[in-house]
Amino acid sequence: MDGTISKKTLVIGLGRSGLEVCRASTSAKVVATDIKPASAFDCNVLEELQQRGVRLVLGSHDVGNVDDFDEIVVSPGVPMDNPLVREATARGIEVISELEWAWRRVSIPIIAITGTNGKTTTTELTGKLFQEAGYRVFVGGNIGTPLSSIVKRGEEFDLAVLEVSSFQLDTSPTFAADTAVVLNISEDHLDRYENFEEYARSKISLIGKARRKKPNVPVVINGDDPVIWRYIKIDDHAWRWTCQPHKNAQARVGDCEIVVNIGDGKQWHFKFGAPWIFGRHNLENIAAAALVAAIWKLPEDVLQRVFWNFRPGKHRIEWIGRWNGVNFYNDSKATNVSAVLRAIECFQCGKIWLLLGGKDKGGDYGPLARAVLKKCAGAVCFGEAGARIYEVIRQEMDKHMVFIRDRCPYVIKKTKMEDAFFEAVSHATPGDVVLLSPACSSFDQYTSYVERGEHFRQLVDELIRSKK
Ligand code: UMA
Repeated sequence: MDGTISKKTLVIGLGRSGLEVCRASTSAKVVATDIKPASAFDCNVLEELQQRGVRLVLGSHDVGNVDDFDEIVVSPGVPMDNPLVREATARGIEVISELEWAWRRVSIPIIAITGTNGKTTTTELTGKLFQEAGYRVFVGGNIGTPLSSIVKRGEEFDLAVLEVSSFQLDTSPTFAADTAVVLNISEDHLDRYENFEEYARSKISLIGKARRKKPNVPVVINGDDPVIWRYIKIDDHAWRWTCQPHKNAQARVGDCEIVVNIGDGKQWHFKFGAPWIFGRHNLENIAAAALVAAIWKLPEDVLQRVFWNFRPGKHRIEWIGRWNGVNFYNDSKATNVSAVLRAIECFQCGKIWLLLGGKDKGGDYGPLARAVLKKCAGAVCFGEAGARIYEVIRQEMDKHMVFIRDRCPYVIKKTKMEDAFFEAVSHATPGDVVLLSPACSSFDQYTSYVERGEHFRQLVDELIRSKK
Protein backbone atom coordinates (compact mmCIF):
# COMPACT_ATOMS: atom_id res chain seq x y z
CA MET A 1 0.00 0.00 0.00
CA ASP A 2 2.80 2.44 -0.70
CA GLY A 3 2.73 4.84 -3.61
CA THR A 4 6.01 6.50 -2.74
CA ILE A 5 8.44 3.64 -3.20
CA SER A 6 11.33 4.84 -5.29
CA LYS A 7 11.14 2.30 -8.07
CA LYS A 8 11.78 2.09 -11.75
CA THR A 9 8.50 1.33 -13.49
CA LEU A 10 7.80 0.25 -17.05
CA VAL A 11 4.25 0.80 -18.32
CA ILE A 12 3.29 -1.29 -21.38
CA GLY A 13 0.31 0.05 -23.32
CA LEU A 14 -0.68 3.68 -23.21
CA GLY A 15 -4.48 3.48 -23.26
CA ARG A 16 -6.61 4.60 -20.30
CA SER A 17 -4.94 2.14 -17.90
CA GLY A 18 -1.33 2.95 -18.78
CA LEU A 19 -2.00 6.68 -18.84
CA GLU A 20 -3.47 6.70 -15.32
CA VAL A 21 -0.53 4.67 -13.96
CA CYS A 22 1.87 7.21 -15.46
CA ARG A 23 -0.13 10.04 -13.91
CA ALA A 24 -0.28 8.45 -10.45
CA SER A 25 3.19 6.93 -10.26
CA THR A 26 5.75 8.38 -7.88
CA SER A 27 8.51 6.07 -9.08
CA ALA A 28 11.94 7.56 -9.57
CA LYS A 29 11.82 6.58 -13.23
CA VAL A 30 8.79 5.82 -15.40
CA VAL A 31 9.05 4.59 -18.97
CA ALA A 32 5.86 4.14 -21.00
CA THR A 33 5.82 2.19 -24.23
CA ASP A 34 3.12 1.58 -26.82
CA ILE A 35 3.25 -0.24 -30.12
CA LYS A 36 1.35 2.63 -31.74
CA PRO A 37 3.41 5.56 -33.08
CA ALA A 38 3.36 9.03 -31.51
CA SER A 39 1.05 10.26 -34.31
CA ALA A 40 -1.71 7.97 -32.96
CA PHE A 41 -1.86 9.85 -29.64
CA ASP A 42 -3.30 13.16 -28.52
CA CYS A 43 -0.26 15.47 -28.48
CA ASN A 44 -1.51 17.21 -25.30
CA VAL A 45 -1.37 13.87 -23.49
CA LEU A 46 2.15 13.16 -24.72
CA GLU A 47 3.25 16.63 -23.68
CA GLU A 48 1.68 16.17 -20.24
CA LEU A 49 3.52 12.89 -19.72
CA GLN A 50 6.83 14.35 -20.84
CA GLN A 51 6.34 17.22 -18.39
CA ARG A 52 5.80 14.65 -15.66
CA GLY A 53 9.17 13.17 -16.56
CA VAL A 54 7.80 10.02 -18.20
CA ARG A 55 10.10 8.69 -20.93
CA LEU A 56 8.06 7.61 -23.95
CA VAL A 57 8.98 4.75 -26.30
CA LEU A 58 6.32 4.78 -29.02
CA GLY A 59 5.96 2.82 -32.25
CA SER A 60 7.89 -0.13 -30.77
CA HIS A 61 8.60 -1.78 -27.43
CA ASP A 62 12.30 -1.16 -27.74
CA VAL A 63 12.84 -0.02 -24.13
CA GLY A 64 16.34 -1.40 -23.70
CA ASN A 65 17.27 -3.78 -20.93
CA VAL A 66 14.22 -5.00 -18.96
CA ASP A 67 16.51 -5.73 -16.01
CA ASP A 68 16.56 -1.96 -15.45
CA PHE A 69 12.98 -2.11 -14.14
CA ASP A 70 11.69 -3.20 -10.73
CA GLU A 71 8.09 -3.56 -11.85
CA ILE A 72 6.22 -3.76 -15.12
CA VAL A 73 2.59 -2.67 -15.41
CA VAL A 74 0.70 -4.11 -18.39
CA SER A 75 -2.55 -2.81 -19.85
CA PRO A 76 -5.37 -5.35 -20.17
CA GLY A 77 -5.20 -5.17 -23.96
CA VAL A 78 -1.57 -6.35 -24.02
CA PRO A 79 -1.49 -10.13 -24.41
CA MET A 80 0.77 -12.29 -22.28
CA ASP A 81 2.66 -13.44 -25.38
CA ASN A 82 3.87 -9.89 -26.04
CA PRO A 83 7.67 -10.38 -26.41
CA LEU A 84 8.51 -7.74 -23.81
CA VAL A 85 6.14 -9.31 -21.27
CA ARG A 86 7.60 -12.74 -21.98
CA GLU A 87 11.15 -11.52 -21.60
CA ALA A 88 10.38 -9.79 -18.30
CA THR A 89 8.55 -12.83 -16.94
CA ALA A 90 11.42 -15.09 -17.95
CA ARG A 91 13.84 -12.82 -16.12
CA GLY A 92 11.74 -12.90 -12.94
CA ILE A 93 10.62 -9.27 -13.04
CA GLU A 94 7.18 -8.69 -11.61
CA VAL A 95 4.59 -8.07 -14.35
CA ILE A 96 1.31 -6.80 -12.90
CA SER A 97 -1.95 -5.33 -14.10
CA GLU A 98 -2.96 -1.74 -13.64
CA LEU A 99 -5.64 -3.08 -11.26
CA GLU A 100 -3.07 -4.81 -9.04
CA TRP A 101 -0.81 -1.77 -9.17
CA ALA A 102 -3.59 0.58 -8.07
CA TRP A 103 -5.01 -1.83 -5.47
CA ARG A 104 -1.65 -1.88 -3.67
CA ARG A 105 -1.94 1.88 -3.30
CA VAL A 106 -5.63 2.32 -2.41
CA SER A 107 -6.88 1.37 1.05
CA ILE A 108 -10.69 1.59 0.71
CA PRO A 109 -12.86 -1.58 0.61
CA ILE A 110 -13.41 -3.01 -2.85
CA ILE A 111 -16.48 -4.70 -4.29
CA ALA A 112 -15.33 -6.46 -7.46
CA ILE A 113 -17.74 -7.73 -10.11
CA THR A 114 -16.84 -10.07 -12.93
CA GLY A 115 -18.65 -12.42 -15.31
CA THR A 116 -18.95 -12.94 -19.03
CA ASN A 117 -22.11 -10.86 -19.34
CA GLY A 118 -23.93 -8.28 -17.25
CA LYS A 119 -20.95 -6.92 -15.35
CA THR A 120 -21.26 -3.33 -16.52
CA THR A 121 -24.98 -3.14 -15.65
CA THR A 122 -24.42 -4.80 -12.26
CA THR A 123 -21.46 -2.56 -11.47
CA GLU A 124 -23.42 0.59 -12.33
CA LEU A 125 -26.41 -0.56 -10.33
CA THR A 126 -24.37 -1.58 -7.28
CA GLY A 127 -22.53 1.73 -7.37
CA LYS A 128 -25.86 3.56 -7.47
CA LEU A 129 -27.16 1.63 -4.43
CA PHE A 130 -24.16 2.64 -2.33
CA GLN A 131 -24.31 6.20 -3.58
CA GLU A 132 -28.01 6.49 -2.66
CA ALA A 133 -27.23 4.96 0.73
CA GLY A 134 -24.86 7.85 1.39
CA TYR A 135 -21.47 6.28 0.60
CA ARG A 136 -18.85 8.22 -1.32
CA VAL A 137 -18.36 5.54 -3.95
CA PHE A 138 -15.90 5.22 -6.83
CA VAL A 139 -17.35 3.22 -9.72
CA GLY A 140 -14.71 2.11 -12.20
CA GLY A 141 -12.37 -0.60 -13.47
CA ASN A 142 -13.09 -2.34 -16.77
CA ILE A 143 -16.25 -0.23 -17.00
CA GLY A 144 -14.03 2.65 -18.18
CA THR A 145 -12.23 4.61 -15.45
CA PRO A 146 -9.21 2.75 -14.07
CA LEU A 147 -8.75 2.40 -10.30
CA SER A 148 -5.37 4.14 -10.74
CA SER A 149 -7.25 7.39 -11.34
CA ILE A 150 -8.02 7.59 -7.60
CA VAL A 151 -4.61 6.55 -6.27
CA LYS A 152 -3.82 10.18 -5.50
CA ARG A 153 -7.24 10.97 -4.03
CA GLY A 154 -8.24 7.77 -2.24
CA GLU A 155 -9.40 9.67 0.84
CA GLU A 156 -12.27 11.15 -1.20
CA PHE A 157 -13.98 7.75 -1.30
CA ASP A 158 -15.44 5.29 1.25
CA LEU A 159 -15.59 2.37 -1.14
CA ALA A 160 -14.93 1.28 -4.72
CA VAL A 161 -17.23 -0.80 -6.91
CA LEU A 162 -15.14 -2.24 -9.74
CA GLU A 163 -15.96 -4.10 -12.90
CA VAL A 164 -13.10 -6.54 -13.30
CA SER A 165 -12.12 -8.38 -16.50
CA SER A 166 -10.30 -11.68 -16.87
CA PHE A 167 -7.40 -9.83 -18.53
CA GLN A 168 -7.01 -7.73 -15.38
CA LEU A 169 -7.25 -10.76 -13.08
CA ASP A 170 -4.57 -12.69 -15.01
CA THR A 171 -1.89 -10.30 -13.84
CA SER A 172 -3.26 -9.44 -10.39
CA PRO A 173 -1.54 -11.97 -8.12
CA THR A 174 -2.48 -10.46 -4.76
CA PHE A 175 -5.61 -8.43 -5.59
CA ALA A 176 -8.25 -9.37 -3.01
CA ALA A 177 -11.74 -7.87 -3.07
CA ASP A 178 -13.79 -7.39 0.11
CA THR A 179 -16.88 -8.67 -1.70
CA ALA A 180 -16.50 -10.68 -4.92
CA VAL A 181 -19.28 -11.18 -7.46
CA VAL A 182 -19.18 -13.72 -10.33
CA LEU A 183 -22.27 -13.35 -12.50
CA ASN A 184 -21.88 -16.10 -15.09
CA ILE A 185 -19.17 -17.78 -17.15
CA SER A 186 -19.54 -18.76 -20.79
CA GLU A 187 -17.28 -18.76 -23.85
CA ASP A 188 -15.52 -15.49 -24.61
CA HIS A 189 -12.04 -14.18 -25.48
CA LEU A 190 -10.86 -17.48 -26.91
CA ASP A 191 -8.46 -15.50 -29.08
CA ARG A 192 -6.55 -14.70 -25.86
CA TYR A 193 -6.96 -18.00 -23.96
CA GLU A 194 -5.80 -21.50 -24.90
CA ASN A 195 -9.23 -22.93 -24.15
CA PHE A 196 -12.46 -22.31 -22.24
CA GLU A 197 -11.13 -23.85 -19.01
CA GLU A 198 -8.30 -21.35 -18.91
CA TYR A 199 -10.74 -18.46 -19.38
CA ALA A 200 -13.17 -19.86 -16.77
CA ARG A 201 -10.34 -20.29 -14.24
CA SER A 202 -9.29 -16.72 -14.83
CA LYS A 203 -12.81 -15.44 -14.07
CA ILE A 204 -13.28 -17.61 -11.00
CA SER A 205 -9.87 -16.58 -9.64
CA LEU A 206 -11.57 -13.40 -8.40
CA ILE A 207 -13.01 -15.53 -5.60
CA GLY A 208 -9.89 -17.63 -4.95
CA LYS A 209 -7.72 -14.54 -4.60
CA ALA A 210 -10.16 -12.85 -2.20
CA ARG A 211 -10.54 -15.98 -0.05
CA ARG A 212 -6.85 -16.71 0.09
CA LYS A 213 -6.40 -13.44 1.93
CA LYS A 214 -9.65 -13.42 3.92
CA PRO A 215 -11.25 -16.89 4.10
CA ASN A 216 -14.69 -15.57 5.15
CA VAL A 217 -14.98 -12.91 2.48
CA PRO A 218 -18.57 -12.87 1.18
CA VAL A 219 -19.02 -13.87 -2.44
CA VAL A 220 -22.09 -13.46 -4.64
CA ILE A 221 -22.60 -16.06 -7.35
CA ASN A 222 -25.13 -17.26 -9.88
CA GLY A 223 -26.66 -20.36 -8.31
CA ASP A 224 -27.77 -21.66 -11.72
CA ASP A 225 -24.44 -21.45 -13.53
CA PRO A 226 -22.91 -24.93 -13.93
CA VAL A 227 -19.44 -23.59 -14.68
CA ILE A 228 -19.32 -21.55 -11.48
CA TRP A 229 -20.55 -24.56 -9.48
CA ARG A 230 -17.71 -26.65 -10.83
CA TYR A 231 -15.17 -24.37 -9.21
CA ILE A 232 -16.79 -23.03 -6.04
CA LYS A 233 -17.26 -24.68 -2.68
CA ILE A 234 -20.66 -23.52 -1.42
CA ASP A 235 -20.49 -22.37 2.21
CA ASP A 236 -22.23 -19.86 4.48
CA HIS A 237 -20.39 -17.00 2.85
CA ALA A 238 -21.52 -17.79 -0.70
CA TRP A 239 -24.66 -15.76 -1.46
CA ARG A 240 -26.53 -17.13 -4.45
CA TRP A 241 -29.47 -16.23 -6.63
CA THR A 242 -31.51 -18.68 -8.68
CA CYS A 243 -34.23 -18.55 -11.31
CA GLN A 244 -35.41 -22.04 -10.40
CA PRO A 245 -38.37 -22.20 -7.99
CA HIS A 246 -37.20 -25.19 -5.94
CA LYS A 247 -33.53 -24.42 -5.56
CA ASN A 248 -32.03 -23.26 -2.29
CA ALA A 249 -30.63 -19.72 -2.57
CA GLN A 250 -30.68 -16.36 -0.80
CA ALA A 251 -32.38 -14.64 -3.75
CA ARG A 252 -35.04 -15.97 -6.07
CA VAL A 253 -35.70 -14.41 -9.47
CA GLY A 254 -39.23 -14.81 -10.82
CA ASP A 255 -40.81 -13.51 -14.01
CA CYS A 256 -41.49 -10.06 -12.58
CA GLU A 257 -40.13 -10.17 -9.05
CA ILE A 258 -37.08 -10.80 -6.92
CA VAL A 259 -37.27 -12.08 -3.34
CA VAL A 260 -34.16 -11.80 -1.16
CA ASN A 261 -33.77 -13.58 2.18
CA ILE A 262 -31.74 -11.19 4.24
CA GLY A 263 -31.47 -13.35 7.38
CA ASP A 264 -33.41 -13.68 10.66
CA GLY A 265 -36.43 -14.82 8.61
CA LYS A 266 -36.73 -11.38 6.96
CA GLN A 267 -37.23 -10.87 3.24
CA TRP A 268 -37.08 -8.10 0.68
CA HIS A 269 -39.60 -8.14 -2.19
CA PHE A 270 -38.99 -6.24 -5.40
CA LYS A 271 -41.66 -6.12 -8.10
CA PHE A 272 -40.93 -5.34 -11.74
CA GLY A 273 -43.56 -4.78 -14.33
CA ALA A 274 -41.81 -2.11 -16.32
CA PRO A 275 -41.01 -2.73 -19.98
CA TRP A 276 -37.51 -1.25 -19.70
CA ILE A 277 -36.40 -4.09 -17.45
CA PHE A 278 -35.92 -6.06 -20.60
CA GLY A 279 -35.31 -9.76 -20.18
CA ARG A 280 -34.52 -12.19 -17.40
CA HIS A 281 -30.81 -11.39 -17.52
CA ASN A 282 -31.47 -7.87 -16.16
CA LEU A 283 -33.45 -9.29 -13.24
CA GLU A 284 -30.43 -11.50 -12.51
CA ASN A 285 -28.11 -8.49 -12.57
CA ILE A 286 -30.48 -6.75 -10.15
CA ALA A 287 -30.54 -9.84 -7.90
CA ALA A 288 -26.73 -9.83 -7.75
CA ALA A 289 -26.70 -6.14 -6.78
CA ALA A 290 -29.41 -6.78 -4.16
CA LEU A 291 -27.33 -9.56 -2.60
CA VAL A 292 -24.32 -7.25 -2.35
CA ALA A 293 -26.60 -4.69 -0.69
CA ALA A 294 -27.88 -7.33 1.74
CA ILE A 295 -24.30 -8.27 2.68
CA TRP A 296 -23.50 -4.63 3.30
CA LYS A 297 -26.82 -4.11 5.14
CA LEU A 298 -28.07 -1.25 2.97
CA PRO A 299 -31.65 -0.09 3.75
CA GLU A 300 -34.46 -1.65 1.72
CA ASP A 301 -36.04 1.68 0.77
CA VAL A 302 -32.82 2.64 -1.06
CA LEU A 303 -33.01 -0.53 -3.14
CA GLN A 304 -36.71 0.01 -3.91
CA ARG A 305 -35.96 3.54 -5.11
CA VAL A 306 -32.91 2.66 -7.20
CA PHE A 307 -34.48 -0.41 -8.82
CA TRP A 308 -37.64 1.55 -9.65
CA ASN A 309 -35.59 4.14 -11.53
CA PHE A 310 -33.13 1.69 -13.08
CA ARG A 311 -32.69 1.71 -16.85
CA PRO A 312 -30.28 -0.69 -18.58
CA GLY A 313 -27.42 1.16 -20.29
CA LYS A 314 -27.12 2.10 -23.93
CA HIS A 315 -26.16 -0.56 -26.49
CA ARG A 316 -27.81 -3.32 -24.42
CA ILE A 317 -31.00 -4.49 -26.14
CA GLU A 318 -31.78 -0.80 -26.51
CA TRP A 319 -34.91 0.12 -28.44
CA ILE A 320 -33.86 2.61 -31.12
CA GLY A 321 -36.99 3.23 -33.14
CA ARG A 322 -39.82 1.93 -35.29
CA TRP A 323 -40.25 2.14 -39.03
CA ASN A 324 -43.08 0.59 -41.08
CA GLY A 325 -44.06 -1.53 -38.07
CA VAL A 326 -40.52 -2.94 -37.68
CA ASN A 327 -38.77 -2.33 -34.33
CA PHE A 328 -35.01 -1.79 -34.19
CA TYR A 329 -32.88 -2.84 -31.22
CA ASN A 330 -29.21 -2.06 -30.61
CA ASP A 331 -27.38 -4.73 -28.62
CA SER A 332 -23.88 -3.84 -29.82
CA LYS A 333 -22.56 -4.70 -26.33
CA ALA A 334 -23.35 -8.38 -27.02
CA THR A 335 -19.83 -9.42 -28.00
CA ASN A 336 -20.13 -13.14 -27.28
CA VAL A 337 -22.52 -15.96 -28.10
CA SER A 338 -24.19 -16.27 -24.68
CA ALA A 339 -25.12 -12.56 -24.70
CA VAL A 340 -26.84 -13.02 -28.08
CA LEU A 341 -28.72 -16.09 -26.84
CA ARG A 342 -30.09 -14.00 -23.99
CA ALA A 343 -31.11 -11.22 -26.38
CA ILE A 344 -32.89 -13.65 -28.71
CA GLU A 345 -34.86 -14.97 -25.70
CA CYS A 346 -36.43 -11.52 -25.29
CA PHE A 347 -38.30 -11.57 -28.63
CA GLN A 348 -41.11 -13.51 -30.22
CA CYS A 349 -40.12 -16.62 -32.12
CA GLY A 350 -39.77 -16.20 -35.89
CA LYS A 351 -39.80 -12.40 -35.85
CA ILE A 352 -36.09 -11.59 -35.44
CA TRP A 353 -33.72 -10.36 -38.16
CA LEU A 354 -30.35 -10.77 -36.49
CA LEU A 355 -27.21 -8.85 -37.50
CA LEU A 356 -24.16 -10.92 -36.56
CA GLY A 357 -20.41 -10.47 -36.97
CA GLY A 358 -17.34 -8.40 -36.24
CA LYS A 359 -13.94 -9.46 -34.97
CA ASP A 360 -13.73 -13.19 -34.45
CA LYS A 361 -12.82 -14.15 -30.88
CA GLY A 362 -12.52 -17.81 -31.76
CA GLY A 363 -15.54 -19.27 -29.93
CA ASP A 364 -18.01 -21.97 -30.92
CA TYR A 365 -20.88 -20.55 -32.99
CA GLY A 366 -22.83 -23.85 -32.87
CA PRO A 367 -25.26 -22.81 -30.08
CA LEU A 368 -25.84 -19.50 -31.88
CA ALA A 369 -26.57 -21.26 -35.19
CA ARG A 370 -29.11 -23.55 -33.47
CA ALA A 371 -30.83 -20.54 -31.86
CA VAL A 372 -30.98 -18.79 -35.25
CA LEU A 373 -32.61 -21.84 -36.77
CA LYS A 374 -35.14 -22.15 -33.98
CA LYS A 375 -36.05 -18.53 -33.37
CA CYS A 376 -35.01 -16.12 -36.13
CA ALA A 377 -36.66 -15.06 -39.36
CA GLY A 378 -33.21 -14.38 -40.73
CA ALA A 379 -29.56 -13.78 -39.94
CA VAL A 380 -27.29 -11.42 -41.85
CA CYS A 381 -23.60 -12.02 -41.15
CA PHE A 382 -20.98 -9.31 -41.66
CA GLY A 383 -17.38 -8.36 -40.90
CA GLU A 384 -14.30 -10.50 -40.33
CA ALA A 385 -16.21 -13.24 -38.50
CA GLY A 386 -19.18 -13.09 -40.88
CA ALA A 387 -17.98 -15.84 -43.22
CA ARG A 388 -17.32 -18.30 -40.36
CA ILE A 389 -20.65 -17.60 -38.65
CA TYR A 390 -22.43 -17.96 -42.00
CA GLU A 391 -20.75 -21.33 -42.63
CA VAL A 392 -21.65 -22.65 -39.17
CA ILE A 393 -25.30 -21.63 -39.63
CA ARG A 394 -25.42 -23.22 -43.11
CA GLN A 395 -23.92 -26.47 -41.80
CA GLU A 396 -26.44 -26.53 -38.98
CA MET A 397 -29.23 -25.92 -41.52
CA ASP A 398 -28.02 -28.81 -43.67
CA LYS A 399 -27.98 -31.08 -40.61
CA HIS A 400 -31.50 -30.20 -39.47
CA MET A 401 -33.20 -29.24 -42.73
CA VAL A 402 -35.60 -32.15 -42.54
CA PHE A 403 -37.04 -30.90 -39.24
CA ILE A 404 -37.36 -27.21 -39.98
CA ARG A 405 -38.36 -27.11 -43.64
CA ASP A 406 -41.57 -25.23 -42.74
CA ARG A 407 -39.69 -22.39 -41.07
CA CYS A 408 -36.23 -22.15 -42.53
CA PRO A 409 -34.54 -18.82 -41.74
CA TYR A 410 -33.01 -16.64 -44.43
CA VAL A 411 -29.21 -16.51 -44.01
CA ILE A 412 -26.80 -14.37 -45.99
CA LYS A 413 -23.37 -12.76 -45.59
CA LYS A 414 -22.32 -9.20 -46.30
CA THR A 415 -19.09 -7.28 -45.75
CA LYS A 416 -20.17 -4.19 -43.83
CA MET A 417 -22.62 -3.76 -40.99
CA GLU A 418 -24.59 -1.18 -42.98
CA ASP A 419 -25.05 -3.61 -45.91
CA ALA A 420 -26.26 -6.21 -43.41
CA PHE A 421 -28.64 -3.62 -41.96
CA PHE A 422 -30.25 -2.76 -45.34
CA GLU A 423 -30.48 -6.45 -46.25
CA ALA A 424 -32.42 -7.12 -43.03
CA VAL A 425 -34.62 -4.04 -43.58
CA SER A 426 -35.48 -5.20 -47.10
CA HIS A 427 -36.93 -8.48 -45.72
CA ALA A 428 -38.49 -7.40 -42.41
CA THR A 429 -42.26 -7.11 -42.32
CA PRO A 430 -44.52 -5.30 -39.79
CA GLY A 431 -44.20 -6.89 -36.34
CA ASP A 432 -40.61 -8.01 -36.98
CA VAL A 433 -37.53 -6.93 -35.08
CA VAL A 434 -34.14 -5.97 -36.53
CA LEU A 435 -31.62 -6.74 -33.82
CA LEU A 436 -27.92 -5.85 -33.88
CA SER A 437 -26.56 -8.42 -31.42
CA PRO A 438 -23.30 -9.33 -33.12
CA ALA A 439 -21.64 -12.01 -30.90
CA CYS A 440 -18.23 -10.52 -31.75
CA SER A 441 -16.13 -7.57 -30.73
CA SER A 442 -16.15 -4.56 -33.02
CA PHE A 443 -12.45 -4.02 -33.70
CA ASP A 444 -12.42 -5.23 -37.31
CA GLN A 445 -14.44 -2.20 -38.49
CA TYR A 446 -14.94 0.09 -35.48
CA THR A 447 -12.93 1.42 -32.55
CA SER A 448 -15.42 0.09 -29.98
CA TYR A 449 -18.86 -1.48 -29.50
CA VAL A 450 -20.08 2.05 -28.74
CA GLU A 451 -19.04 3.34 -32.17
CA ARG A 452 -20.68 0.30 -33.81
CA GLY A 453 -23.89 0.85 -31.82
CA GLU A 454 -23.94 4.56 -32.67
CA HIS A 455 -23.54 3.71 -36.36
CA PHE A 456 -26.55 1.38 -36.09
CA ARG A 457 -28.54 4.14 -34.40
CA GLN A 458 -27.60 6.56 -37.17
CA LEU A 459 -28.72 4.06 -39.84
CA VAL A 460 -32.08 3.63 -38.08
CA ASP A 461 -32.53 7.41 -37.66
CA GLU A 462 -31.78 8.02 -41.35
CA LEU A 463 -34.19 5.26 -42.38
CA ILE A 464 -36.98 6.70 -40.24
CA ARG A 465 -36.35 10.22 -41.58
CA SER A 466 -36.03 9.28 -45.26
CA LYS A 467 -38.80 6.72 -45.71
CA LYS A 468 -41.76 7.82 -43.60
N1 UMA B 1 -0.68 -2.28 -26.97
C1 UMA B 1 0.70 -2.35 -26.99
N2 UMA B 1 1.27 -3.57 -27.21
C2 UMA B 1 0.53 -4.70 -27.41
C3 UMA B 1 -0.89 -4.60 -27.36
C4 UMA B 1 -1.46 -3.37 -27.14
O1 UMA B 1 1.39 -1.35 -26.83
O2 UMA B 1 1.12 -5.78 -27.60
C5 UMA B 1 -1.27 -0.96 -26.71
C6 UMA B 1 -2.28 -0.52 -27.76
O3 UMA B 1 -1.65 0.06 -28.86
C7 UMA B 1 -3.12 0.49 -26.97
C8 UMA B 1 -3.01 -0.01 -25.56
O4 UMA B 1 -2.00 -1.01 -25.50
O5 UMA B 1 -2.67 1.81 -27.05
C9 UMA B 1 -4.37 -0.62 -25.31
O6 UMA B 1 -4.50 -1.01 -24.05
P1 UMA B 1 -5.95 -1.45 -23.55
O7 UMA B 1 -6.74 -2.04 -24.65
O8 UMA B 1 -5.74 -2.25 -22.35
O9 UMA B 1 -6.61 -0.03 -23.34
P2 UMA B 1 -7.21 0.71 -22.10
O10 UMA B 1 -7.69 2.00 -22.64
O11 UMA B 1 -6.27 0.74 -20.97
O12 UMA B 1 -8.51 -0.17 -21.77
C10 UMA B 1 -8.50 -1.14 -20.75
C11 UMA B 1 -9.59 -2.15 -21.07
N3 UMA B 1 -9.33 -2.74 -22.39
C12 UMA B 1 -9.28 -4.08 -22.58
O13 UMA B 1 -9.49 -4.86 -21.70
C13 UMA B 1 -8.96 -4.56 -23.96
C14 UMA B 1 -10.94 -1.45 -21.08
O14 UMA B 1 -11.95 -2.43 -21.24
C15 UMA B 1 -11.16 -0.76 -19.74
O15 UMA B 1 -12.37 -0.01 -19.79
C16 UMA B 1 -10.00 0.18 -19.44
O16 UMA B 1 -8.76 -0.56 -19.49
C17 UMA B 1 -10.11 0.81 -18.04
O17 UMA B 1 -9.98 -0.15 -17.04
C18 UMA B 1 -12.61 -2.48 -22.52
C19 UMA B 1 -12.80 -3.92 -22.95
O18 UMA B 1 -13.10 -4.17 -24.10
C20 UMA B 1 -13.97 -1.81 -22.43
N4 UMA B 1 -12.65 -4.89 -22.05
C21 UMA B 1 -12.85 -6.29 -22.34
C22 UMA B 1 -14.31 -6.67 -22.20
O19 UMA B 1 -15.04 -5.96 -21.50
O20 UMA B 1 -14.71 -7.71 -22.79
C23 UMA B 1 -12.06 -7.15 -21.34
